[in-house]
Amino acid sequence: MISGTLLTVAPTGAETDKAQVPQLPTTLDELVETARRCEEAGAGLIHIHVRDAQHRPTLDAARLRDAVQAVREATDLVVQLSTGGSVHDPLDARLRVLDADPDSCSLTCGTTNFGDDVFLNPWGFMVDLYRLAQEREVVPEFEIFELGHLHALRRLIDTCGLPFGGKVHLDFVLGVPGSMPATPQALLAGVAMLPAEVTSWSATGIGRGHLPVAATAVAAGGHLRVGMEDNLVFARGRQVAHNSELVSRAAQLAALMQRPALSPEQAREMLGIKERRSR
Ligand code: KMH
Ligand code: ZN
Repeated sequence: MISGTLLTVAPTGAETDKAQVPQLPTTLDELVETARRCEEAGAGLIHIHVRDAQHRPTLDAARLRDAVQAVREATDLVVQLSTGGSVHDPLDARLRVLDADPDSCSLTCGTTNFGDDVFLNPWGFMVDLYRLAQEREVVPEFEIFELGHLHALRRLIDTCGLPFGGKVHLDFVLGVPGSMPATPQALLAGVAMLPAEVTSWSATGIGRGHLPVAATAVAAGGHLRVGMEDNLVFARGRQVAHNSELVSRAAQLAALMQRPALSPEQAREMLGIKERRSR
């Protein structure tokens, strides 16, 4: 059994404006440089959203494919594409993300309030995405924004069986305005409701809850997601300068708790990832 901590980095997201946060990695070169430095700092998996030439979120097929290939060539990180995109992306475009042949994809387990918007994940879309991931041998990471999403995951496994690779990994995303808060109490309520099939779980807290959620997750046997998709503030009054800072801090926390960062190879084994590297 693997006993360390998977560190996932979510470096970009779809919500932050490059003009306001110039250090946000939005170009392909910046993404690859970020992936390399985060791998050196201890990351095992990268959760990718791509941007267009104007730094706006996009699900452009060529850009997705280029991002997957470039990060796969430059690092050994597990390459996960977001199928959440931005709240404005249509469901059919979100399904086509899998055409870029990622190792893993996010799969959010239900609709949720998302600030002033709604992040739409109806049941039929979840089933279509799950079945497509099974068919393409892509490992889903189930995103849990609400306690009810755990019940929807239960229903998804009952309806469609286990994911490709046989492992069930989920990620709590806490602190989105209008959804579950980024508190230790909320995270532990979720951990108490995990379906029996879950083999590993991670957590991230948006904004202020980032550190309390991380500390709780490591203490409770979970893994960590960090990155500028979720948190732009490193410490009071100090912005994150580079995603690798967040990964380094998470690696220190994990080491202190005697569960050091997993290598990308260990992460691949834990998650049941199919080998797609050509080296
Ligand atoms: N950008 C959010 C609307 C995911 O990557 O799958 C959705 C999101 C979740 O970030
Ligand atoms: Zn995302």
